Amino acid sequence: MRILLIDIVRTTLDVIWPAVEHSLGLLYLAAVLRQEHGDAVDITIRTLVSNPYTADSEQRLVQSWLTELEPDLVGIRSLTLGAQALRMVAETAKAHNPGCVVVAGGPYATDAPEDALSGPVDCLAVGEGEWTFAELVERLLKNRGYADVRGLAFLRAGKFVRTPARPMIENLDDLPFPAWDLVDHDLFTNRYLDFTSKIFRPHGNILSTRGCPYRCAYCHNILGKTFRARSPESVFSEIRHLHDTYGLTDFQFIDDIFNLDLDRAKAICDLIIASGLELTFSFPNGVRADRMDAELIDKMARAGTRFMSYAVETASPRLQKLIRKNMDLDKAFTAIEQTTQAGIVTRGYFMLGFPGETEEEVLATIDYAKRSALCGVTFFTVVYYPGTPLYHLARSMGYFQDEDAVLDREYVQVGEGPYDFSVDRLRELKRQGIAEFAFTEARLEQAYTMLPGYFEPREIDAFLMAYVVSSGLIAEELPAGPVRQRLARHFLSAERFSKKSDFYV
Ligand code: B12
Ligand code: SF4
Repeated sequence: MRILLIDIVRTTLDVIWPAVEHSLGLLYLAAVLRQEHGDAVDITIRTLVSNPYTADSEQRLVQSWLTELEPDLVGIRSLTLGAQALRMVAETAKAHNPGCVVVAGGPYATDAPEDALSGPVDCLAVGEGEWTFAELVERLLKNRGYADVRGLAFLRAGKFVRTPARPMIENLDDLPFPAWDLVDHDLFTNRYLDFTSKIFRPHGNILSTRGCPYRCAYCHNILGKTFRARSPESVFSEIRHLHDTYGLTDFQFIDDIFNLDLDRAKAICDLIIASGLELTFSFPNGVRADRMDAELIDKMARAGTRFMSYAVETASPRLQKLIRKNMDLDKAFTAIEQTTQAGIVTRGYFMLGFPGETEEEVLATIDYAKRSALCGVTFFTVVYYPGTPLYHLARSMGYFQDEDAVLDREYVQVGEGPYDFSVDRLRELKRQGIAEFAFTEARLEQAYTMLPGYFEPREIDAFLMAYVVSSGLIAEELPAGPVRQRLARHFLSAERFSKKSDFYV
């Protein structure tokens, strides 16, 4: 059976570099299919980078893949943002070959299975997909029906049917390694930003845990609330395999919560340190700041960690409670300090525009970022995604009665919301936060000292330019002095982008 797996990455943030990663989800599916069905399956993975400006050429591209590969089955991974592209891919596949089975999966299918079946999708997998997909393919190979395969959803005579949920995989070590040979490393290097904003180095993404027991109100529950972890040995042997087979030396952990089990996290670092391999690691998400301890930070640094994001989100204790993040802000502050002192580039994630958020609360968040030892910062604005408790809260406050309108905007753009001030004021506050955080002598000095340990010169330029563009300032608005002087070059090139579009990061 010829199987084409497509990862839809919908982005409008392509003014400088779009952020696109290889899909670990599809690589895991491919590995399990091969393990279970051997030569009976012939698998190809493609990434469809989708944005509102290139819809026609995207369809032609998908058409060309179908003509080239003539798949019997097309499997599509999509986030909620990719809903329209998912429909387009399904329609194109069915128009090309009505006998082709179209299967969906991933965050959108899991969050909103009924919506995802509104196009010509034959069925979809809800949640973790490896065994559901393997069993589905087995039925198709044997020309048998799949209505009793657990973990599926489909339409029968126009009515939505969901089969019983499939239990989560208990022992993640039982899974084969992702089918890394299907990744086109050249494609992902030089062309796309990775999750840490690096461009020019091939890297491997590692998932060492699945599931997260926390219950943040803005988060989508895709892989369950039960924390499951691979053994340190399994994680290290995958890293070793990627190093020995593909020469990879750069790795990103993309767990939801890498440091829930501190001993396990330290044991992974110990294995890496003991191996003597010269590797670098980044943690673009999934490290909870108030669960860090000094020993883990030290071990992570010694293992080769160069970059860590800490998602603090808000410095308002009231909002921490409301969004059920319940971050201990003081502990987080200390962890940021210790991590930066250990020589790791730290980036803080903050979100502005929570329900009932006041200007004072935004200013407190900006102030927290400014006082912290963070090397970089991103102020996101809250997007109220359907499928999250936060969305339901906003709806109960009278907002977002039309679902589609919510998804028209990206998470870095500023939009209406149930916060306590105007959209224009939110835009101003966000710009103020960026400018006050980034345009100081101390922060620039920190950037120029720390970033070269991890980023290349062109990447550092992009890092700084993102601040300049997002601040919406022109050079003359900064006081004359060393900061303005150091950033003059970035202001010049940023002007081009600012004129081109309303771009924020
Ligand atoms: C890495 C990552 C990114 C990377 C790469 C994106 C990519 N191509 O995956 C980057 C940085 C670009 C990114 C960006 C964003 N992301 Co992101 N990201 C992740 C993260 C941390 C890991 C993804 C991953 O590899 N997971 C591990 C694999 C094993 O899981 P999986 O992909 O879901 O696949 C499994 C199942 O879903 C299923 N499955 C998947 N596809 C298919 C297909 C078929 C046919 C079948 C049968 C089954 C199946 O089987 C797989 C194996 O079990 C997840 C969090 C998470 N825990 O997954 C968030 C997550 C996917 N991101 C999310 C969001 C919201 C975003 C953003 C929109 C930012 C934002 N906060 O608003 C942007 C925009 C992305 C874009 N432009 O498309 C949400 C998606 C929610 C949703 N309903 O859409 C998630 C789930 C985070 C969360 N918990 O809220 N992201
Ligand atoms: S800690 Fe991260 S993955 Fe866990 S619920 Fe909160 S946002 Fe989601």
